[in-house]
Amino acid sequence: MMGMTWIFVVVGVLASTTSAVPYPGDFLPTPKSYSGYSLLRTEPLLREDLARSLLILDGMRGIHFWKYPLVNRSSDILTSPAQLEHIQALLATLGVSHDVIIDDVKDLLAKENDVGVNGYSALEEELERAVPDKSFFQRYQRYEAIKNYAKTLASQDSRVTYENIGSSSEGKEIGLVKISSGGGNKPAIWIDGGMHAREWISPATATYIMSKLTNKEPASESLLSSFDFYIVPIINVDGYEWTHTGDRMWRKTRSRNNGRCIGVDPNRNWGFHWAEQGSSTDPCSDIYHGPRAFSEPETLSVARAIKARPNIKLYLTFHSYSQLWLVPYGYARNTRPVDYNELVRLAQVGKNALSATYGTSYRLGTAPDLLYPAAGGSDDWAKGSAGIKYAYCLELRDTGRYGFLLPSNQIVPTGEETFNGLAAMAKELHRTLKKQQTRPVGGPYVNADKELNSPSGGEAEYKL
Ligand code: 0X9
Ligand code: ZN
Repeated sequence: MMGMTWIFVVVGVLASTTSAVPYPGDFLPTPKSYSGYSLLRTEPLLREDLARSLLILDGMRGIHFWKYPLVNRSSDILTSPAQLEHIQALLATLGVSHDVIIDDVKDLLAKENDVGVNGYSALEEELERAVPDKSFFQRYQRYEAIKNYAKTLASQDSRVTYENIGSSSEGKEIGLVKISSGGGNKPAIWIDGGMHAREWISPATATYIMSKLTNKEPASESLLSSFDFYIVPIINVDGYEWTHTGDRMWRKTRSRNNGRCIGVDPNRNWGFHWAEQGSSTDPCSDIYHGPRAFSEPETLSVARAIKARPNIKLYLTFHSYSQLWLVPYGYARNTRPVDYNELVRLAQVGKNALSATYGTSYRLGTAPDLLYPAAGGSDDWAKGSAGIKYAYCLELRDTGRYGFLLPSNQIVPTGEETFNGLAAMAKELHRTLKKQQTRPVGGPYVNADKELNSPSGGEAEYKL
């Protein structure tokens, strides 16, 4: 009983500092400094009620969950110096031990994008020689630079086209790059990045893949002979810029929610099982699903662009961090698609090739099994609503040493290994598609395809 009282006292103190007021960071003259913020890692939370008690901290000022509290796993909590004591008291009351894994994130922030500090190792230098645009991938680039990179590629290579597929809430253009060596109606692979603003390695990797696909080497030429590629390097363009100018830890879009807290989690905003588990009705939460499915111009534009291209056979979306190869569905537990094993088999090929590059290990499975159930994600929508058979979400490097603040000298190796995973998977998919073309009607895949083409859970409700 005493324990419970304690929890209420501690939570009461924390609650008095929630951010349920207009978000002041919108007017910051300089970026939020994060000086003195530390990253705590709890021990695995062994009971549901422990996870629930910690979840009360969600959306409070000075607190950012890098890993949401869930039963049977540890939670990473970034905390301001002002909240540190309160959180530690709460953890003590709950009987949950923790380590301070990053003392002051300001130090990492200063280093993550500093080419001088992130001097390349021999391996990275070696790698960099293979990349035509050397210095571009030495650091995390801003939105304009990535957009210009894509436009320049399009102006220099006749196989590349750049298209503006829509405007963000703040009026920034969302760019789609198509890479096609021509020669008829090929199957296509869709890749997107930058759904979550602070996951900088994601747009960097998507852009790196653009570079690799156009480098005219045999590996990329062979890929382009089998597939067209569509790449949106940054979906959440406003949020991404905000992480460079205002708040490095921003996750959501920058839409105005009727004057209350800013932003919607774009990966809770897609129209497949929208607003179900693992998303929030609270505009101040980092996992706010928005007022309706596709309320965000960013998710709506990308969904429309995908739907307009029925030849897409593989959908890949890049997030970070944790090194996971996620297979649908993510919206709830035990909701595997009928062809789940086929999806796993193809992913395994990609994962093996990725890991063979530098030994980076990935875990493969559904989001509810490896992370948590979360509805409204783009991967689920791609499979369940757009009918793209092979849809995956990749949580890129690392597993938590740097988390979102992955030093920029890891862009090139992350790009290399991810490209290798993609290339191996594309090759295998090409073989599979060829086999299907020659299979007689009534073969074993007919039912699975039927299932795919009559998706349940939302398509009718959320017409694009
Ligand atoms: O929570 C997410 O949106 C993704 N993880 S992240 O740490 N990058 O935020 C995982 C999404 C997995 N897919 C679905 N739940 N549909
Ligand atoms: Zn993400």
